[in-house]
Amino acid sequence: MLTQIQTFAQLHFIPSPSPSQPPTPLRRRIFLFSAHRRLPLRHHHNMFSISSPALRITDCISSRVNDKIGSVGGEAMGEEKENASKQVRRAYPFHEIEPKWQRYWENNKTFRTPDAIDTSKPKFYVLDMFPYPSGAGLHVGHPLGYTATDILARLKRMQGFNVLHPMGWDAFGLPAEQYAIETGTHPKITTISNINRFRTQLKSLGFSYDWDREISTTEPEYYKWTQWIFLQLLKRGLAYRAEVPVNWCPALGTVLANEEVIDGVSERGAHPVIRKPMRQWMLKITAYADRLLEDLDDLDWPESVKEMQRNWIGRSEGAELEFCVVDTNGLQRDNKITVYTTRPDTIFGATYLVVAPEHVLLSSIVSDAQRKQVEEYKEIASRKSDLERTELQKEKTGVFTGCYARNAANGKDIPIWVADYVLGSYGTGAIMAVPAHDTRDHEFALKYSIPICGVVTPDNGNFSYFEKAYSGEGKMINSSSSVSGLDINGLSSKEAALRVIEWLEKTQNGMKKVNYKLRDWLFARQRYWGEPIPVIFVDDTGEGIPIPEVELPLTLPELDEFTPTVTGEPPLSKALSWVKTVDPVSGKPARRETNTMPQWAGSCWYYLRFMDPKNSKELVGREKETYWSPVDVYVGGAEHAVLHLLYARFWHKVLYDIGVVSTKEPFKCVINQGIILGEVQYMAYRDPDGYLVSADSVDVTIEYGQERIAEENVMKSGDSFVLKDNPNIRLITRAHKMSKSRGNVINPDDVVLEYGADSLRLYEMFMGPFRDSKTWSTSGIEGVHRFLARVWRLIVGSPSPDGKFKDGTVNLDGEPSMEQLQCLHRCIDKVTEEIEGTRFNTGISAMMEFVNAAYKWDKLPKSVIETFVLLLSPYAPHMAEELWSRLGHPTSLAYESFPKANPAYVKESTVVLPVQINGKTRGTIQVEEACTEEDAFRLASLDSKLSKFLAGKNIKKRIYVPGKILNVILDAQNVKVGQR
Ligand code: ANZ
Repeated sequence: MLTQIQTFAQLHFIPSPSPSQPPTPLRRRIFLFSAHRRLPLRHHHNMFSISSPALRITDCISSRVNDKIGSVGGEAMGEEKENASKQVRRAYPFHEIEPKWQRYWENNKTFRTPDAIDTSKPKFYVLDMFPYPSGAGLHVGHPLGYTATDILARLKRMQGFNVLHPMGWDAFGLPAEQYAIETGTHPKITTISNINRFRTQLKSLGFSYDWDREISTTEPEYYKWTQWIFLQLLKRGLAYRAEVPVNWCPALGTVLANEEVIDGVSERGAHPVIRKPMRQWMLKITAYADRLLEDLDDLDWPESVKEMQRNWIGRSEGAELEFCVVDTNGLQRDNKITVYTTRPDTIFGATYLVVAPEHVLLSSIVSDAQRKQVEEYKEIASRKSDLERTELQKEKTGVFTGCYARNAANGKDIPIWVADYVLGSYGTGAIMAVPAHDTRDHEFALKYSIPICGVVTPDNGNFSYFEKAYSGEGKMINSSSSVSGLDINGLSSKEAALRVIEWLEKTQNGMKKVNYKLRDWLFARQRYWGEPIPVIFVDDTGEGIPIPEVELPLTLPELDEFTPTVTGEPPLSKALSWVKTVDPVSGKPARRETNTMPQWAGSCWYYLRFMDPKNSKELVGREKETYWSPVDVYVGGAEHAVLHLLYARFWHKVLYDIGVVSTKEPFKCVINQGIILGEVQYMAYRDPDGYLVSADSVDVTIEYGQERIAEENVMKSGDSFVLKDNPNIRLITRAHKMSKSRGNVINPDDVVLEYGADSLRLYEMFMGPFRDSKTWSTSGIEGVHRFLARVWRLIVGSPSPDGKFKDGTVNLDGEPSMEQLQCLHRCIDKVTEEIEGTRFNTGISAMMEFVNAAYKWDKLPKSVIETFVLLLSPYAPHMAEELWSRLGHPTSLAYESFPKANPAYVKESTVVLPVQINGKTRGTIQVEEACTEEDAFRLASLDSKLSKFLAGKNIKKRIYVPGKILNVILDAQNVKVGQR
């Protein structure tokens, strides 16, 4: 294949175009060739030996940030660089310092938030979304959020706040159970070992968690309260059982939530999923829909998350209308079909009705002639997911039911169809179809030759309703009838809608109605590794009875066999002696509920338990809750925008209603960290002739191959990356989500081993804006590591020839100069502002600037250096503690006051200073307000205008008022010379 391409390229010499010819696609390629923007394959084939999957702009992030870091640390790779970076790695003893301070913090319980605290002090509750302790251990994505919250926690402690910064485990869930099924290892054992690994990893990163508050959702002392909350929901009618069609996955043996099903298969493992009616526990989140919606407005959350919640709740205002069913002979039947519409104004345009295939009335209204066809249609529809059914671009299908509905507004009988673009689970499961004004109805009406009747005309005139639907608002036409006496012609859509609702309510044909897309929450799993649901069923009546609260926790029985049964009967049903029980009131035999709670349960309220983790009497003590609530900053991934954050808000509101919590909302501020993608890859286009083509010249009509270029063959040119050998060839960059299958996963343990935890922390913060996605870069981490080494050498000094690090080589005496104070206080100001604004990357830049400046100073006064160490400490706590101790402090700096910037040194203090020569103003110079007389005079002598008056003159006297004026008096002799 290669030879063929080469031969083709060699044989086909393509001449350059004449400059006057406009570039056709072909000519553009020719031009490229002549401008050396394409390279024949033979020259470069050895450069492109690594091929890798393509990365698109959508999952790819600009490498700007890493360029920046790269310029701190980035020479070309290769042996030289390898050696250089190894030296850097040895440049300060992080491998000794880090474990030493981690031990110190642990032994001294430095970060413990005692129960008895001075509550007159302000509080700061900063929380991470607690992890699921997976078998894979920590991923570099975890420390991104955890470092950010740790920096905030450390800053706030030093600013005098009582800080709550806890960590725990969301440890029930499918992976441990799947693993148990495959290996026979009990999920408890897997979970404990995973938790231990996570804990060790987190400790190795120096996070300042209060480990005395650690909780796991799988501990009976914890899930006792999850079960207690369930009982409160049950008491208030917010938990109920219902026969609902569920997504049943036979392979996983469980019901899945809609969002766990993607294109008809399970998100985990891609197993087929079918719809099956099952009796399930449901939580009535819909009862809180309005409050969940309204209270969003005041939250300091990302707008995108709030919008996703609004859409998820999906409130719409409209009306329910009743239509009498009429048979083929025009005879009215007993049945009525209620439809939900957001456009009651279009009632005169309804030319047919649609019921969903699962509509309860369908089998009773269908005519005998149509029954077989309708049944077949229902069967096909039952195999489709809601998503598939409602996709706009899918061709609409349906079957006539053989009966009609009478439109009370005009007395007309319109056909009733069954079609799967109407969902059984939304509204009433039936619609009045208005093809002139709804796109889906329009498509359907055209396909099945159903009349289209326009009733709303756009304000700007005519509209052809047969070509497409007009879905906007406008003026009503064709909308009056003597049968009903309703006349809305000439009204605006809004006025018409109000009038129709009035009429519906007066004539009892319907009423105003608010609808939500939000469904009640399916709250049961047919799996073992979850919280048992504290309910029993009395054998003879089947009645469900909550177990008494004093019997909580209802612990999970030990089981050796976790495999789900094919019938859907949960594995817990195998724990026979556990299942068999008696009703404590009647003494009758009963069976325990064998479903368990879904994974989301434990994470709905864990933030409350952290406030009072050991309380055996209450979920959380009132006083503690009142002090710590709400969570001030909650950091986690954007993937939790709806489910977790909505469920937690729902439970919180219920707890508020029953007086357990004092705030309406659990999380004041939510921040989503961006994802970390794998290393940037550089890709070149190759055309079918085997030539490389510059990325800015690709021709859309040609299919190119893409090849990965090794980093050492790439260089930066302006904003782009180009081939080192031929800078005319521009490359594209891409980055993939880290995944095992792509082999681009970075293990934080390896990074800690090689560069230290402080470097990892600093790097993750320096990669780019906290909320943005960013790409991992090994040269980037070397860059920040070098910065830390520079800090170390600045304060401690270079290692002596024996490799030992000296102590206290910094000159610690003396008063700081004005320049030093200004530099320091600007750094304090910036670092504080940037941490508080969660712009951690620019906080680091400010520290880098400080260190660059400090390297130029002859003397480093202790006060300046100590202050800088405190500034550094939230980011690089191990190094900062070590430096602090070497600067002579016997205890941790964790509770030292965080430096405060003195505005006098911060403000830009340059002034325009008038310069007089012999009392006459001859010009101005720009100087620091605190500039010395000598410096001001030197600047004046260098100024092009003033120098004419001063060059070669004898100065008799200088009068200098800082910030106000410089007056230079020349010798009289000079003056004469000047006058001549
Ligand atoms: C008549 C009509 C005329 C409609 C018109 C729209 C435009 P939202 O805003 O999402 O609530 N609808 C109602 N129930 C449905 C169901 N179960 N499955 C599919 N579609 C359903 O949308 C409400 C609109 O979606 C309703 O208003 C109804 O169509 C349709 F010019 O009724 B409308």
